[in-house]
Amino acid sequence: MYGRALSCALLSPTTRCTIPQLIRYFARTAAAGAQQDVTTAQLPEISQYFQKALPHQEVYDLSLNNPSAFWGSLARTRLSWYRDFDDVIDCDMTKAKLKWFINGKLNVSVNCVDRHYMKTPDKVAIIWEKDEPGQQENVSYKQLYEMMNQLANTLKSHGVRRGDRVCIYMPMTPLAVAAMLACARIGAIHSVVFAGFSADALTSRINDAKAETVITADQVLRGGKAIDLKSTVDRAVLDCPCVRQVFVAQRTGAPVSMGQMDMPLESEMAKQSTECEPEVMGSEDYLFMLYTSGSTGQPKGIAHTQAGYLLYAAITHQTVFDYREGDIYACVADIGWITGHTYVLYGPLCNGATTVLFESIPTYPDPGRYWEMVERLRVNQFYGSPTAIRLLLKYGDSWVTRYDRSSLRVLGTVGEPINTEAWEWYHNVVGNGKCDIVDTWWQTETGGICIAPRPSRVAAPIIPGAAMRPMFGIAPAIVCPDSGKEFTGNDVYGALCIKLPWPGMARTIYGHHNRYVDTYFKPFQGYYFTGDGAHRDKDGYIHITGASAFDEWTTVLFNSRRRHRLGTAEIEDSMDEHGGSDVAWAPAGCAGIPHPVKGEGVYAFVTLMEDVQKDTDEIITELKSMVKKQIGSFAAPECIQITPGLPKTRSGKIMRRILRKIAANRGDELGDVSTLADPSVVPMLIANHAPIE
Ligand code: 6R9
Repeated sequence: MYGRALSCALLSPTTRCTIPQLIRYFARTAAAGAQQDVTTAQLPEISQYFQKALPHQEVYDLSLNNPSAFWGSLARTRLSWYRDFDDVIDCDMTKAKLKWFINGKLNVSVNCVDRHYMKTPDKVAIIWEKDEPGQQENVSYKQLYEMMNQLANTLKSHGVRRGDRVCIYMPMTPLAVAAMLACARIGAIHSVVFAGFSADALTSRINDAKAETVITADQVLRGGKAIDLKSTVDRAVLDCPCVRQVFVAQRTGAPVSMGQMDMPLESEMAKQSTECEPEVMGSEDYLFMLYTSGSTGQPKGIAHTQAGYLLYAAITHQTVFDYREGDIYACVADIGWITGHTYVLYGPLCNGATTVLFESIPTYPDPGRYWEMVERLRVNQFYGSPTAIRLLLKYGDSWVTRYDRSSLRVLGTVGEPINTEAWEWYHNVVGNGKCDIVDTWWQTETGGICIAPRPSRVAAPIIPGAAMRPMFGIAPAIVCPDSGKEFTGNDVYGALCIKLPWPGMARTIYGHHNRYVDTYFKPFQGYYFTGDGAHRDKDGYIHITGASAFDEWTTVLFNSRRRHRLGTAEIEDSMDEHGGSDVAWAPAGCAGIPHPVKGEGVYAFVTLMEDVQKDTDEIITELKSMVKKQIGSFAAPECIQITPGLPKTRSGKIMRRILRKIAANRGDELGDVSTLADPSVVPMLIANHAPIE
C-alpha cells in the first residue's frame, strides 16, 4: 500500500546532460549574467565524473559559482522527494539564516531504506561486525525496513510524535541504527548519546533536549567486557523529570531491573506491523541533534536538518571514498559521534551501500582485528582514526601483513591531524602503497567532510597528513585572527573559516540559537568560523594546524572509534563540584596536551585551598574520579599538577595560552608574560611539570 503511494509521489528525473555540457552551459549563461533554470539542467550521476576522469577543478568551480544549479540538480537526481523544492538556497551567513531546498518535502528513512528495499530487498544493508570476531550478522535492506518500521510503530503507539526528541543510548547494534531511522521515519529528532558517557553526562543531555523517551539496552559489549547501560540510565533519569518512558533492548540478556517507565523493546516491537507510513517532512525540519563541546562548560546540541544534511552526506560519502556499487564499506566510528551518523549510517545508506557496523575495539582479541575483518569481509574502504593507527603501528607490521588486504582501495582518517609516521605506515603497510589515503577534515557542525584529498582525480600525489582540497561547494578562507581580514595569497596561516554556505551545515544549537550565532558567525563577519587554525601552503593546499590555537577546545581520545571533542571548560566544571564545607581545591585550568597514542590528552592545573590536610595523591585520585563520574572515564586528565598559583592577568583572567605551553612542556616558548599580575608563578609551574602517565 505504502509502496504505491511512494512511487506516485516521487519525482522522476528530467532531462540530463553531461557535466562538460553543463559546465559550458553554465559558463555561457554566467558570462551573459543569466540565471539558469535548474529544472532543465540535471547534473548526471557524479560517478560519471570518476569514470570519465573529468577535471576536478571545473566541477568544483561550478559548485562555487553556481551552487543553486549544482546542489539543486544533485538534490533532484540523488534524493527522492514528495514535493519538489521551490528554491535551492535562502541563506545569509551574517545572520546565520540557513535554508536549503525551500518547501521541499521528503522523508530521510525512505531515502535511506525504502528506495533500496524496493529495488534490491535482499542486498545487505548492514554487516554487523560483533564484538567477537567471526560472528558477523548480515542485515538486508528488507530486514532493516521491517525492523525500522516496527520500531517506528512502537514509538508512535507510545505517543512519540513529530518533533519530539528521543534519546538513544545504545551499543553498536542494528537496533540502534533502526532506532535512528525509526525517529527519522516518524519525524522525531534523535539525540544519540555515546554509550560510554556517565549518568551525569546523560542527565544533562536528556534535560537540555527535553527528551521524553530514552532507548537503551541492558549492556554494551566492548573488547570482551560487558558494561551495564540500563543501570546508568536508571541513575540518569532520576534527575530527568521530562522522561516518561525507557525502552530497553537486549544485547547480552543480562538481568536488568525494570521499573514503571521501562518497556522491553523487542517484545514491544513484535506487536507492531512491519509497515509504517513515513511522515512527510519539510527540508528544513530537524533530523537530529548531537551534543558536542565548545569553550564553555555546557555541551551544545548541534542540530541538523533533513534534506541538506542527507544530500551532503551522500555526495561526500560517494566522492571522497570513491564508493562504487557493490563495495563493502567500513567506517569503524561509533554512532555516538558525528562520523557514525554521517558515514556509518546516513551517507552509505542513502547511497544504497553495504555498511559495516563495528562493535568492537581495534585490539580485540588482538591488534590484527581490523585487518582480519578486512580480509574476512573483503572491505573496500576503511575509515578510522589516527589514534587507532598510532596505537596499532606500535604492535608491528606482522599483525597487518598476515591478512589479505587486497580488497582495500581507500583508507580514510578523521578526527585529528595524522602525523607523518602514522600516515606512512597506513599507506605503506596497511595499504601496501596502493590505496588512496584520505585525511578528512570536518566537524559535527559541518555535517560532512569539508576538506579531503579526494574526490580530485588529479594525478598530483596526496600530501601525507594534509586534508588538502575543499569539497564541492566548500569555499575555505584563511582569516587573520587579529584583523579579521581574509588572506588571499598562498603560504598563509590563520583561522580556518568557510565563506559560502553549504547544504550539510548545522542550522542551530538546539534551543540556543543566539549561542550558535555568537560562536560561529560573530567572530568573523560573514564567515562561518570553524574554531580551527589552518595553513594554506604555497601550492594552495590546506593543512589543519589544530583547534587549540584559537579557542579552548581539547580533543580527548581514548580509543580508536570513540573520539570525543571535549571543552576544557567541561572538564574544569566537572572538577568544580566540590561544594560544601570540605572544599579542598579550586579547579584552575585544563589544557590539551600532545599524547603519544591518544593524540591529545588533558592536563589539569589545580590550586589547593589553604590548610588542606589531605594527601595530594588522594586529591588527584578524587579529582580523576569526579571527572569519570561527571563525564566518563575517557575524559579523566592524564596529568594533574597541584600548584600554589596560576598565571593571571591583573583583571584576574587566567592566561590559558601560558597553561597550554606549560602543559605541553614548552615553557621556553611563552613569549611575553609581562601582563601577568605575578610573573613569578611561571617558573614555579614549569619546575613542577607533571609527566604524562
Ligand atoms: C568529524 C569530527 C571536530 C574537530 C575539528 C578539528 C578536529 C577533525 C580533522 C581534525 C585535523 C583532521 N579534526 N578532523 N583535525 N585533521 N582530519 O571529528 O567532528 O567531533 O565535531 O570534531 O576535530 O579540530 O574542528 P568533531
